[in-house]
Amino acid sequence: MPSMRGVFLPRMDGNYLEIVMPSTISRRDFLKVGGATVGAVLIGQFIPPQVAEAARVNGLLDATNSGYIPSMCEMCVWRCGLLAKVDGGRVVKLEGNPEHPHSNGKLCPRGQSGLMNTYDPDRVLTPLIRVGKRGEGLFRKAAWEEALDLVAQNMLDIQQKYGPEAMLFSTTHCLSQFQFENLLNAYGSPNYGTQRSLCFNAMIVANLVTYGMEEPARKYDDLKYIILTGRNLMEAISTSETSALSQAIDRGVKVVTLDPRFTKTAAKSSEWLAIRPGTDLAFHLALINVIISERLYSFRSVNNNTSGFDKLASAMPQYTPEWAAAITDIPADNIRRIAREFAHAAPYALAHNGWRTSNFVNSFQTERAIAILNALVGNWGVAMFPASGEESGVLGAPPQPAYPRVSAQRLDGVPWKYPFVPLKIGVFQEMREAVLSGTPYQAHGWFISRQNPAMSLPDRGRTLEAFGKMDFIATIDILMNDTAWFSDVVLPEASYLERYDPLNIVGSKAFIRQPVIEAQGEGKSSLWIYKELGTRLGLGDFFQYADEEDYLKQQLAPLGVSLDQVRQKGYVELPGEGPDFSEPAWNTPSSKIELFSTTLDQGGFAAVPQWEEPPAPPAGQFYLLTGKVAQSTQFGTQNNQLLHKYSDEPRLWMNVKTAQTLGLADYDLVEVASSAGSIHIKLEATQAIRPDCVYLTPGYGHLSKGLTTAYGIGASDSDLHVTYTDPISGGQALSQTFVTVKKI
Ligand SMILES: Nc1nc2c(c(=O)[nH]1)N[C@H]1C(S)=C(S)[C@@H](COP(=O)(O)OP(=O)(O)OC[C@H]3O[C@@H](n4cnc5c(=O)[nH]c(N)nc54)[C@H](O)[C@@H]3O)O[C@H]1N2
Ligand SMILES: Nc1nc2c(c(=O)[nH]1)N[C@H]1C(S)=C(S)[C@@H](COP(=O)(O)OP(=O)(O)OC[C@H]3O[C@@H](n4cnc5c(=O)[nH]c(N)nc54)[C@H](O)[C@@H]3O)O[C@H]1N2
Ligand code: SF4
Ligand SMILES: [Mo]
Repeated sequence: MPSMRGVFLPRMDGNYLEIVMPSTISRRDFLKVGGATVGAVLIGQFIPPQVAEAARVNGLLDATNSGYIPSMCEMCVWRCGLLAKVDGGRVVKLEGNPEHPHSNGKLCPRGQSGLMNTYDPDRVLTPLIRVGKRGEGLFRKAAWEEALDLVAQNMLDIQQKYGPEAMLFSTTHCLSQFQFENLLNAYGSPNYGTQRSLCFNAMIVANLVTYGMEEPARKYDDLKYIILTGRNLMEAISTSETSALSQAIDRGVKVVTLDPRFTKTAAKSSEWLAIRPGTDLAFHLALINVIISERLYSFRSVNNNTSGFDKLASAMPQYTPEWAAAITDIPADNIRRIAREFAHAAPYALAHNGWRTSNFVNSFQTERAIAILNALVGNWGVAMFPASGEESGVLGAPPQPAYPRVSAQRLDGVPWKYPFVPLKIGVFQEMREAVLSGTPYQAHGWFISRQNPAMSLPDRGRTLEAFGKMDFIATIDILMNDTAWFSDVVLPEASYLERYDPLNIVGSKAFIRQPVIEAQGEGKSSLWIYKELGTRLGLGDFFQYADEEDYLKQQLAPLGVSLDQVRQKGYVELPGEGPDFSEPAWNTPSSKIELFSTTLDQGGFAAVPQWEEPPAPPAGQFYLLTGKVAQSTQFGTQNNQLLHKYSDEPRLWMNVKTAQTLGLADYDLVEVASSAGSIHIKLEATQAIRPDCVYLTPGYGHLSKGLTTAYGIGASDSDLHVTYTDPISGGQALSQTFVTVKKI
């Protein structure tokens, strides 16, 4: 990059990189879930000796260090089990672990490309300290001692000058999250930002008030009927659930998909309903109307499992299919037929609660309606089950003192403005807004790990403005992500193939992530980084583990299993019976599934779902939709050279007829503008989207020039997204931004 004089772009010397990519392999083969061999990627420093020894004992590795080592994928938050295939001590391929319930022997295309996460030539391999202006990209290499001292000194200064609440902490779901939270709680800040309000707050909070649990587990084995409300399982992949849906489709299950776009899931469905964005609530209210008025619900389930049926029933008569048809653009006959088919298929029927459900300010009530629909048809124990808790008391933990009492209010309004949002989940976009407004007080520092708020929060301009208000920003990442680019210190984590993390409980087993190669450069695990930082902050008592292996040993202590045994096998069976499916315990005030929510009633919110008209685009504007694609994860994998090779430059989808009306053609360069900002992008005229919507693949338009593969490609929808928060769940309404499109 000759134009970037003095910019430090961390690069590996390429010593270990040799990609053998057969030219005959097609994109189609490559993207097959768990199918094709990507071509051998021959790389790898040597396997850490203890890990190799454990694998040899179990017969996983032979004397020449060839064979398989079990660990876990981190290319997305689903965390499939993997088997790293090693040849002569080097990793050559990643495969799915048949013993892990999230992978069942398969990895998705991103998981298979995980080697390039480790061998990305842009990896940050030493701590970096900013030397130029923020956002200029000028950094110098630093030793860990210096970088950690600097982070700790700034955190102590902020604590002393403004109180610990002036320091923000934010991270996205990861295996070391407990220790991240440990650091923030020990330091004494209430201000915690997670990705969740940008993702699934509507669903989680609705399930909490209805079922008393965050998300029930689902089973596809016996299903006959599935309604997917904006759940794009064929592209927004969770390997095991995506496979389960594929198999159910092979068996002949009926799938009805509601999505304003013709997604790959819509293509595999029996029926695609191109619903008007933001009106899924009306559709589900009408299903409930038909099921109640035609007495198609399960009397047994309603009597035994639910409370508030009469109050629900008396509120539903107005929501007829004819009423909903005018709102949703789905004909009344179809709605009535789907309600009947769904109820007749019950209990082998599932209304899927979705994942990224924060689309509109009414998404919370949509999720309530979906939860109620399932309860009415009585699919509990057939399609839905109690989730097996991640936080189980069966594992040990290092001892630690009590946390200091925190008296400061949280900046994000939890719980004083958002009483139903769990503290661990929060309302991230509102935390940023409070940084900008300086109320109830001004934040001064931000500690970020495994997260890229510069891309993931709506209205990127405002996020950069919030960075500008900070005295100090530190980021832990494996790459120079866009947030790191604006940070004062960047701390390099060892990649997921190079480190240990705390054990991860899935079902009745606790799985291990272990290094399958030695860490390159100076990369360190989060466990190590938090302990070192904690010690420098005078919080050493909260981090009573000598190193990562000691941490794992303390976790395993109550189980009487050695770390070597877990290293060999990849997991340890946990004691206990597992969840009891027959007698679910509804953790709600009535100990039942609450059709009428007493919690919402007491909070002054609609206690049975009622129609809330969401905003709609004025004439000449379009709904801006976002949504995942199979070959990338969020904002972090566009630099992966294996995945990037198979991605087309994203264009703005617009319906062909709309494009014609506006005088636009395929590949025209257009300006897309919202009240938050504008971008330039090429057009993709397609029939696969409603005429009143446009769609852009997220994850492009990076700001960091340290991402040399991804930089300069496409544009970011985060430049356009307007910040709107659902008043109940705190979810960011990601489909509620309206844009104009014109030719440049
Ligand atoms: N390949 C891949 N897989 C992933 C991820 C990834 O980044 N890449 N990320 C993981 C994560 S964190 C998540 S949260 C999940 C997300 O999983 P999903 O929620 O299934 O995926 P999304 O693509 O975010 O959104 C789904 C669809 O919602 C549609 N939509 C938008 N507004 C509306 C509306 O008002 N009504 C209806 N009915 N539909 C609407 C969009 O067109 C989009 O197709 O995927 C997970 N899996
Ligand atoms: N426009 C738009 N905005 C969205 C969405 C959308 O579809 N469109 N989706 C929303 C959803 S569903 C979600 S979940 C959020 C996600 O929002 P974020 O969590 O902010 O986004 P990610 O890209 O997942 O950020 C992960 C970061 O972790 C880094 N990383 C990867 N592996 C490691 C590792 O081993 N260690 C460390 N320390 N770092 C690592 C990556 O380089 C990346 O920078 O975004 C939300 N925002
Ligand atoms: S779904 Fe794909 S990327 Fe996510 S953990 Fe599984 S294999 Fe890895
Ligand atoms: Mo998400």
